[in-house]
Amino acid sequence: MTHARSLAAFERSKRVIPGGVNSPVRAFKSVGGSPVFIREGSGATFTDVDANTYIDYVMSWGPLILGHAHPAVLDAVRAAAAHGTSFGAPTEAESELAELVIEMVPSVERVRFCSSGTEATMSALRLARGFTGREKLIKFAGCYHGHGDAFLISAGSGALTNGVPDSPGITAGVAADTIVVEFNDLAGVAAAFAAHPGQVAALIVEPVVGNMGLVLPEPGFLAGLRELTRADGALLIFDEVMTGFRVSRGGVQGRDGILPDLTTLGKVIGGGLPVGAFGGRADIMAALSPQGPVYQAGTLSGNPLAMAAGIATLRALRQDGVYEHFERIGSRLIDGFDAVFTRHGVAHTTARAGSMFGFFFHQGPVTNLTSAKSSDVALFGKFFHGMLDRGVYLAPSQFEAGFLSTAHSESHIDQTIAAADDTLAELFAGARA
Ligand code: HOZ
Repeated sequence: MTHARSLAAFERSKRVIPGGVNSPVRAFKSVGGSPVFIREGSGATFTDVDANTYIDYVMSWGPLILGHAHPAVLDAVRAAAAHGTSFGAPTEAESELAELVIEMVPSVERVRFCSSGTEATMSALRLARGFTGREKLIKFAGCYHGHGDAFLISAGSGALTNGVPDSPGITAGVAADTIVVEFNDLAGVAAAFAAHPGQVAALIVEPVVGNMGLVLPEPGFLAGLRELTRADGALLIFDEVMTGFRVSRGGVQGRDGILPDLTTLGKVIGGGLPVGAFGGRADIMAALSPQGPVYQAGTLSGNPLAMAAGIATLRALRQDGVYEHFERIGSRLIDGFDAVFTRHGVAHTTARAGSMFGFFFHQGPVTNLTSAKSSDVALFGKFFHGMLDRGVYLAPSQFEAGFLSTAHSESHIDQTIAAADDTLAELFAGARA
């Protein structure tokens, strides 16, 4: 497999774009080597500029739940584009997508669209502060809620991958308003509320964490958060930017029946175009401008192309059999990884939630950031490159989740497991000789 054109493309981009990429985790910094530059995608695979084709388990970091270049999404975008790409005035498509979101996500009574998950979480936090008249925020170490200042304290995803979970440029005042607790630590949350009575505007959580690898909530954790926030009068925000429409048709809340006050969404609702959204209880959402005083706006919010892609995607997800497909191929993949890692004597733990999956090179359990960080990241880097060489594109970081699509088939899964077996055989050949 040659990467000559990707290497040249990276040299060129580094001359004009900081680090050569427009989002840090794409740069392969934690796994070493140089990123592959993509030419095109189709279904479950994409092809790089050197004509190497890979089974893709990143799926643009989650949005492409129907796979690359899905015909229904492309048709919808083409049809919308033919009528104009942006108006800065309302369109009926915005109400149609809002109706779909409200139908599918149990706690959402009203929804506002923006252009990214980062905008969604920043806006939800401002709304929570405006609604409650309080200032503090509780978040969890290793959870990532986009790159708004308040959230870049002990953050996951690229911030964790690149070793800057507390970014320079965040003021001491912002940091002082963010209280950080370990994921799955209900006693820690109770202590945080006790230390700041009546001061916490919101607690934000990825109800299934996808940004420190895939980490699941322990039984009772989310219900406990619901009780503690309600008792204090703080709002509970589920950041379902990653998990929305993926863990189940209605996200984590649709699966577990625990309803937050506000929900942030992104990724899947844009079907591969830039969309974010935040929604929730009608009385809270009524505080948003122009209905209420809390300001939030965007020139490209509700963009007609993005709405069209989102509508086509959510409509496809309402069809029968979609989530059964994810259960079937998801368990085949995770069971396959489990068997191969065990066969090669690799300490590991695996996790899956709907169409999201993950594994750590650590015997587990992995329940929070501290245990996630015990994983063997050096081994992960070698495994990542072995898989890449065999045509399988995993997230280039131990601290990210993997994503499946409706285009992934049992044959893709079986090729992936065979590649994992082959990779580990090669990695350990020297050690056993
Ligand atoms: N923050 C995204 C993963 N958790 C990465 C976005 C990107 O690099 O495209």
